[in-house]
Amino acid sequence: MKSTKVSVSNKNLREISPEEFKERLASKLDRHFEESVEEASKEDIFAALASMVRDGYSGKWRRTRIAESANGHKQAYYFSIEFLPGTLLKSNLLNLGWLDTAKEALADLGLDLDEIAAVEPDMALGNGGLGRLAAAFMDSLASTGYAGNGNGLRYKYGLFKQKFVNGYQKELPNDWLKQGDYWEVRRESKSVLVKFGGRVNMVDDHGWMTPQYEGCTVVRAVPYDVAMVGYHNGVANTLRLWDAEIAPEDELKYPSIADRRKIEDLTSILYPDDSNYDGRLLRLKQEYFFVSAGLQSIVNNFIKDYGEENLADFPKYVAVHINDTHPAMCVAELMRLLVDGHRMDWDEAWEITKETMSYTNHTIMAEAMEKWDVGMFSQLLPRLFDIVKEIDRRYAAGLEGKVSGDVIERTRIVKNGQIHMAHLAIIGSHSVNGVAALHTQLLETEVLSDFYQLYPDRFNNKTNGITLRRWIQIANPDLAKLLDKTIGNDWRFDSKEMLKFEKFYHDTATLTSLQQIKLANKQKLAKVIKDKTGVVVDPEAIFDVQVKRLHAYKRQTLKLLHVLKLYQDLKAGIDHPKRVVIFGAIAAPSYVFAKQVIKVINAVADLVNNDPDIKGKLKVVFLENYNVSLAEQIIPAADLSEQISTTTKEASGTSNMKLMANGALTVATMDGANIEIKDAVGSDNIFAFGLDKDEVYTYYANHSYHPRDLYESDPVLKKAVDALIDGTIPNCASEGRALYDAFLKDNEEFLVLADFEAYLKAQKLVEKVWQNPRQWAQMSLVNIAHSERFDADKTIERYASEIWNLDKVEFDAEKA
Ligand code: CR6
Repeated sequence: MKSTKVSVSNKNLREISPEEFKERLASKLDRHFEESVEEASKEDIFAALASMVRDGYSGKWRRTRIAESANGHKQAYYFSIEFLPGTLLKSNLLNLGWLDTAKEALADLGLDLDEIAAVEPDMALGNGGLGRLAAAFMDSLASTGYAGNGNGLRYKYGLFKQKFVNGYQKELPNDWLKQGDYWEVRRESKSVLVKFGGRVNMVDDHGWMTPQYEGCTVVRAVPYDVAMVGYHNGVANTLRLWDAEIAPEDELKYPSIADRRKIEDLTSILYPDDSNYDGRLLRLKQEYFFVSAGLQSIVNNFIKDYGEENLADFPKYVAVHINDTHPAMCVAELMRLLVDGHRMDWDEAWEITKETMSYTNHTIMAEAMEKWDVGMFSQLLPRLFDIVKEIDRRYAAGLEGKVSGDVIERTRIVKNGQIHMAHLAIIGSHSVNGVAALHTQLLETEVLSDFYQLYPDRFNNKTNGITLRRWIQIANPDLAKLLDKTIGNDWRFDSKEMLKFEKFYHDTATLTSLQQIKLANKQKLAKVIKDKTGVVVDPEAIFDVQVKRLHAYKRQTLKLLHVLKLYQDLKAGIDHPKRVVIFGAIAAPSYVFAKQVIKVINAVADLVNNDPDIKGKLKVVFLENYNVSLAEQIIPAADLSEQISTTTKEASGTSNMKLMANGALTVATMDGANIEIKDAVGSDNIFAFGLDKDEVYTYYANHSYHPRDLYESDPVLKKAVDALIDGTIPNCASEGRALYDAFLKDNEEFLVLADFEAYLKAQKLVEKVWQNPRQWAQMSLVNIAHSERFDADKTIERYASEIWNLDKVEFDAEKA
């Protein structure tokens, strides 16, 4: 294996001239739409730009593929049921070195790149942080020059579109492929077949027990590849998304459209509702489908490049990453391919599998660690079930006499009629990582402590990261320019350089520029808010932002109680600085409590925004359909970042990192990556509050949390909570009651009321610092400078060297 570093071609950010850009655009429009720039619609210009971009990277894409296999590079495959890239036009332009030129060339033609880019639908093949992280890693793998590819599902309908009707969340289908996707390439010839159901008989074939499948359903998996373009380095990797089709030999079996649907629906929707049996079954099918298709294609490629006789070397050339438990079946499927397909001895196959696989855990919430009923699993995947049972049997037998029976029982894969997917992933991998220091520590000491005792060397931490390119260079171009002006543009290639920004801590001109940039971003967002909701907000107010999925542990409820308290104060003549509280959050369709929270927040927004007594001092805005594109508008305009989960519950969080990079100050519990943000910026540059991990666990261990006592003894708290049921908030009696009951339930898991007082104190401090704009700007500057610590490129460097053992692609960037 070679290990030559990709050299960054140069620090010139423009790899094409505006004249050439305009010429290419005109010729694309002429060729594809027979029209001139003046005649073209935004959609047509977008299509022409996308086509230019594809021309721009197609050579790089081909050359990367050739370089990777010809030079014997190890390749990593990131298996994830979610990828949330958002839109790709601007990020591809940026990474190709065309973004500034594109803006300028289009402006010359009287066009605005932002308006044209807005035509692109978000590729929303994920729900939240997990999917966004997977997309960030794709960008970073290419940008750092590693051979790393994604493997997932091509959902025809992405994450639903959230609409509010009467304040309630309604879900509408998100038909993102309606206009056809501009980036994907269908690779018919790489299709493979995936089998479900039926029966398996093991027959003796020349001394080898071989499965014979009978009566199963065969689904054809067709890959759609999307190029993941590296930043200024000539590399383009592949995100491979699988679609389900009828197998050619089965055409006659499914003559009607309805019959075909049964097969094709496998990849119709993201995360089918798993509150019922059919939803769960479909999800299990989806998981096996992309696992099996992905691994088959990897094994086929390996054999093509290195020969079947070299399968023993598989882990030298291939790393497979299991992103959360959804692809945990990779362990059993690779065993199936090696043992059944290539007649490899079980023990040898097992060593290869373990060396190939690695697993990231993204949560300590038990309900999110998947378990499948044996009945469902064995019916859908009979051969895989045999293999899982055998892995489990050998695991238990191998520990017999070495550790206590209790430990074996607790850690088994198959028990009590269920298959524990996290256990399968851990037992079958050489590496298990959490996504922030505290989270990894909790995995080791609490959630997976038995496994940590058994395999201490497997455990490691990889704190999450974000694509700074997208969140600063694309979403906040004026901030990017200020960084260029102060510290030079090296930070665009090596984020460590951003630390130099701290030297401008006392520089009045820089602080003023920072304030102006933030204000301009807030003015823009104010316009978006007005257009979307009709609510008028003052850009001079504190923009207080909580954007993340809606979940009890994330405690949008605590923010809500704070809003109620502010409202009550203002009504009583107690003054506060002007504040706009901005929420963005999607609730899972079957998550009743989360939907009740949405309704109550919307009702409170109606109340507060329309109460003349408040005189516009407080506004509450819940923006519909939070997604990557909306995040790009909200985050650069945020003053305050709300990271207020119950300590221990948020594995890492990543909106905390994006907001920090855009200069928002964080109000935070010491949970997930918030702790590392505090380490990076110092305790003077963050508003930390709330119960710590030990206090939380003490409550849990002693069952000693009695919120009613707090409620009875703290009149301020009582008043805010009572507002939920005393008629203060119109039109949400039952939802208000549901929240009230939840808060007061003995030993309520999320400890909302327990943190209320500390949260108010932290917010008081926020108000105090806000009165001192220079200090606020200084704190903001420190946050921006230290966001380099959360650059996903660095996270990927650590995955690559410490888990996957990758080297960089040898590549002549100049010729790309
Ligand atoms: N919800 C964690 O909860 C973390 C991301 C990415 C989550 C969040 O704290 O930042 O993963 N977990 O690691 C899961 O999705 C299971 C998330 O997005």
